[in-house]
Parts: sequence; C-alpha cells; structure tokens
Amino acid sequence: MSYVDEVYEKVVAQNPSEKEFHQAVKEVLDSLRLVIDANEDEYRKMALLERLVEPERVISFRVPWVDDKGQVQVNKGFRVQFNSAIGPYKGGLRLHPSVNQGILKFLGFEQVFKNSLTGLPIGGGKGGSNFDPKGKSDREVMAFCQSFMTELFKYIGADQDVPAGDIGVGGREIGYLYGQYKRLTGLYEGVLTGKGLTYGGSLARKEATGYGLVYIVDEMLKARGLSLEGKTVLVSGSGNVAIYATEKAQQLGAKVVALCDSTGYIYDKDGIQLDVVKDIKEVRRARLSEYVKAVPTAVYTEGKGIWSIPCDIALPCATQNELDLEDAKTLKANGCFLVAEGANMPSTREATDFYLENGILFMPGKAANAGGVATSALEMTQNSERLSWSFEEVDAKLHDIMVNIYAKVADAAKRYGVEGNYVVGANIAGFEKVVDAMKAQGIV
Ligand code: NDP
Ligand code: 2IT
Repeated sequence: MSYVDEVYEKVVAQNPSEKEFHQAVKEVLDSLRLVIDANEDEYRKMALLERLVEPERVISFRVPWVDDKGQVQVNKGFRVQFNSAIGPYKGGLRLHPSVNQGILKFLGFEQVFKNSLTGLPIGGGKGGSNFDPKGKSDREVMAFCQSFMTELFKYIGADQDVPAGDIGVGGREIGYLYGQYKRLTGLYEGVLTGKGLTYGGSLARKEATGYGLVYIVDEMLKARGLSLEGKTVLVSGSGNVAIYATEKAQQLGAKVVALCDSTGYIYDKDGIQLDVVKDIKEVRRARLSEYVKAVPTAVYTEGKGIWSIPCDIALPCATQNELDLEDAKTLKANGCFLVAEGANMPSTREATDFYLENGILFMPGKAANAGGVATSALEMTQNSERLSWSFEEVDAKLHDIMVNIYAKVADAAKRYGVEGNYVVGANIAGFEKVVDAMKAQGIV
C-alpha cells in the first residue's frame, strides 16, 4: 500500500467518528500524492505525514456559566494547536452547537496549509465551543466568554497562540474574551485578532475574508480575460464573510442576487441591498427573512435551495458541506462557471470532484478565504510595532497577498502537471513551506 493510503487508513482507525477531519485529510493527502510518491522512502522514514496529521496538542475543558434565569449551564471548550512549524498557532474560535473535536481538527488542519499560503509567519490552530450564541442576551454571551477565557488564557499568548473569530464569534465576543484575558494576565498584548478599533484592532480585518475572496476570484477571471462586471453571483450565508464578499463583488460590478442563513434564503432579482442586510445581521442580530419586510420585491424561501438559482459565480460562505453533488450539478446546468469558497470546506468531496471534472473553475477555501487570517497577521504586526495602519494600507496589502496566493497556487498546479487544478495547487503550495520548516526543526 502506498504511504499516503497507509497514513489515511491510520487516521480513520485512530480517530473514528471524526468524519469532517477524515474528509479534510483525504483531500490534502490525495493532492500530495504527486509530491509524496516521488520521495516516499524519505517521508516514511521521517514519519512526516503521521506528524502532519496529528495535532501538536488538543486542549479540552469545561465551560460553566450562569444563564439569565440563574441556571448553571455547562459547555465543552476546545483549542486545537495543530502545527507551529512556521509560526505561533493562529486560527479562529467557533461558537456553534455543532462544534466537536472532529470539526475543530478539520478546521485546524486546513488552517495549517491556509496560513502557509498567506506567506506570513503563522502556524495553524482552531478552537471553540458547542455554546449556541443564538437567542442569548449580551450578559449571557459575556458570562460564557469570560468562563471560556478563564481556562483558555493558560495556553495562549501573543507569541504562542493567537485566536480570532469564526462562526458565532465577531467583535462582541472578541471584546469580552480580550477583556477577560487582560484581567487574568495583566497583559495588554495582541493575543486575539479581530479586536475593536479602539483597543488594538486593525482596520479592514472585518472586511478582509470577504474582500480577499473576491480579490482572488478577480484574479481567476483576469487570467482568462474576464471580469466581475455584470456577473450574477450567489453568496451563501449572511454573516461576516458573506456580507463583505457581497460588498466587494458589488463594488466590482457584479450583481449578487441571493444570500441565506440556516433557516432559508432570499432572492432579490434587482441585487441585494446590503445596508438592509447589515442592519438585520450586524445591528439587530435578526433572521434574514426580515429582508423582505424592507424589500417587498424580494422573495424569501424557507429551507435549503439557494444553489438552484441561476448564476455565473457561486460563493459558498456559510459552513462545511453546505454544497453537495446535486447542488454542483444544478449550478452547472444553470450556467455557473466559477465556484470559490469563502467558508471552510463548504463543498463536499463529490461536489469538488464534479467541478474539476466538468470544467467549473474552482478555488478551495484554504486559498480563497485566506485573506481573513492574513489580515489577522497584519493586525499582529501592527500590535507588535504599536502602530495602526490606514484602511487603504491594510487593504492594499490584503490585495497583494491574494494576488500572490493565486500565483502560488496556479504555479504549483502547473509545476505538477495539473494546470488549473487549484485544489492540488493549494495543497502542494501550502505543504511545501510547512514541510521544509518541519524538516529543518528536526523530530519535534
Ligand atoms: P458568521 O457566524 O458571521 O456567519 C455564519 C453564516 O453561516 C450565518 O449566516 C449562518 O446562519 C450560516 N450558517 C452557519 N452554520 C450553518 C449551518 N450549519 N447551516 C446553514 N447555515 C449556517 O460566520 P463567518 O461569516 O465568520 O464564517 C462563515 C464561514 O467562513 C465559516 O465556514 C468559517 O469557518 C469561514 N471563515 C471565516 C473567516 C472569518 O474571518 N470570519 C475566515 C475564513 C473562513 P445562521 O445565522 O442561521 O446560523
Ligand atoms: O478560518 C479562518 O481562517 C478564520 N476563521 C480566521 C482566523 C484568524 O485567525 O483570523
């Protein structure tokens, strides 16, 4: 059996029930075959893949807090410190009832390659809790965040592990987490990113993931003599990534006609009015269905179904495995020619294979959504030098980073004889730097 297959079998056997982790590992290992098979003996002897797929550390803890009725609640808390070969662990915290160790391991594993692709010195990590922020009061969210940080602070630090936001974690949560870290340690340091602008945050971090996604789409189009001008776009989700992907796509002349949340989707044939969405999601924390009250010409439909709307470009920006083979076939049948992932692993493996086999241009999440973490690293830099850069400066750097990621990914695909296959390109390009650093640092 090949080394790659052997390691994958071990991952499944040793981590039963972590199906999202299996999926992420399989995709990466399948891409790396081209590199590994050529150096199989060397890599096997060093157990390089075994070290790559095993987190350096998984911290798991109890998070007790008191709700508004005086009832004690208990959640699970985690931090997966996956790989620190090229820098301190870096990656978001997710608060969602679905969170478990397998999901955080898949996210931490993806983060290792994504962070490498940014070209910045950041290792990979991820954390979170099965706490559900929906319907909780501000006080309850604060109580949870303070309890979560009371355990987590022991394991993080500006040069050690720097968490940030992800699903369910935005500016409000980062604020409460930061306040508690500072209170416990007495340190005013860049231990979290996505901070508010009055206490060390970076301009353009909020916009960065969505903007970066559209910058890389723009590169994919430009390389083929095309542009976003006049293109019809679907964006799933209606959170941080979806909102700012929509904003940038609109700025570049595209028409975004749909968004969704976990309850249903809106279709606005005239183009989404983003100020209405921002008010619903960022200010009122309400459901997307409210949109049709402000824009009666739009249509709200309960349930899944956003991918059935005809489009040129699809940007899945909600969550893992939200787009399956049937959805991919529907997109293709309706004329969609480009998919780029704002979310982490939103396409199932079958959908990904379908894009590649049917000529749909496809940019996987670890390249396409890397603008968020890249700008987090720029926030860390600003914190270290105790300066703040202008919006234009950060945005220009973000744009450069996305242009470079596109070039790196396209180049790696070409070098390995699979031009245009950005899945293989992203995995190999991300892997090369991490492995070089791991080899240099010996058996650790
Ligand atoms: P938010 O919490 O701001 O928004 C998440 C959106 O996705 C909401 O509209 C939410 O709907 C929807 N969603 C979440 N879970 C599900 C689900 N199980 N089924 C259907 N819809 C769901 O998160 P972000 O925008 O920050 O994150 C979105 C994706 O982007 C995630 O995959 C995240 O890992 C990834 N990402 C985020 C980055 C960042 O900087 N924030 C950086 C790179 C990637 P509802 O409100 O109904 O739950
Ligand atoms: O998935 C991701 O890259 C993020 N949630 C952002 C991580 C970060 O550290 O900014």
